Amino acid sequence: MRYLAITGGVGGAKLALGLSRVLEPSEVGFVVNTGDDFEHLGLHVSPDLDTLMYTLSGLSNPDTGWGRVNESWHFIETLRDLGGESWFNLGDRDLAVHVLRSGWLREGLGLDAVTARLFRAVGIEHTAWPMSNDRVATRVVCDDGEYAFQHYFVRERCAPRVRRILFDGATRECPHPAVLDALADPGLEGVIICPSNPFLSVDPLLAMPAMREALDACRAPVVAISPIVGGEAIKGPTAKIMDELGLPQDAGAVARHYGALLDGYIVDACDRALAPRIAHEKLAVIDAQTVMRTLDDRINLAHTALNFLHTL
Ligand code: FO1
Repeated sequence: MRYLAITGGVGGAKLALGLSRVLEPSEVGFVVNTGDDFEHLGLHVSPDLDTLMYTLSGLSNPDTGWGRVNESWHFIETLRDLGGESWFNLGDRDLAVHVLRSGWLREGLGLDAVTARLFRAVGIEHTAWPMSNDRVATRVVCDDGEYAFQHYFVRERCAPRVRRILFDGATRECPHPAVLDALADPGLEGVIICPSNPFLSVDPLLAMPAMREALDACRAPVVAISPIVGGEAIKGPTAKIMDELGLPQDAGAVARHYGALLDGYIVDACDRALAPRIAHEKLAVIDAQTVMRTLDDRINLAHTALNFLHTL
C-alpha cells in the first residue's frame, strides 16, 4: 500500500473518489471514521462507510451526498405513519445494506469483513477499513446536555451549542490492525487526511492512542486538506463547531488543531494569503482548488495531494 487516506463522510468521500481514479486498488487504502455508527431500529448503521461505498461505486445520492441515488422512502414514511421513530431517513434501497450488515455482524463477522463484502458486492475493488472493528462512539456535549452523535447531527440538526466532543471507547479499543501495519510499512509514501470535519470525523480516529502513536511514528509524510474555505465549511457544521469551541473559523485553526501530525497542508486558492502565515519550519503549505464540484475537481485535487506528498 503506497498511500493511506483518512476520511469521514461526504467531503472526504469526494477526494477518496478522486484518489480511487488515479491510484490502483493495491496503491491506496481508505481508513474510515466509525464514530458516527449507531444502532437504530435494531440495525447497525455505518454512515461514513456507506457514504464512501456509495460514492466510490457511483451510487451516491447527488443531492444529499449520503444515502443512495434513485431512492424511495416507503419504509420510513410508513414507519412515521405508524408512530415510529422516523427522524433518521433510511431509504428503501439503503435499508438493504443495514439489514445485511446487521445480520452478518450478528453471525460474528467483523465490521471489516462486512465492509469488504458490501464493497465487493457493489463492484468496488479498493479497500476500506473501518477505523476499528470495535465500538468507538462519538458523543457531543452541548449547553443543554449530552447527545449520541446522530441525535446531535441529524435529529437536532447540529443546533445545540457544542462544548466538548467525546469518543467513548477510544482509549480502550484498538485501531484496525491493517491500518497500523500500513502505517508501519516502510513502503508507505504518504497519508492524506481528506477534507472531512476534523472534530467530528477525524478526531475519533486520532482519539485512539495506538492510531495517534502509529501516525506520529510513521515515516511517510502526512498531508491534510482544509475543510474550511474562506472561513466557511463547504458542507456541515465545521465552522459552527469551531466558533462554539472558541476557535477562529479559518483554515489556520484546523492546521493548528492537527498540530505536529502534519507535514503538509493544502488550503483553498481563495485562502492563498493565509498560507505563509500557517506555514512554519515543519509544515509546508500550498494552495489549490479544494472545492470539488465535478469529478475532474476530485481527480485534480487527488493529483495535487499526491504530488505535494512527494515534495515533503
Ligand atoms: N444525514 C442527515 O442529515 N439526515 C438523515 O436523515 C440522514 C440519514 C442517513 C441514513 C443513512 C446514512 O448512511 C447516512 C445518513 N445521513 C443522514 C448522513 C449521516 O448521518 C451524516 O452525514 C454522517 O454521520 C456525518 O458524516
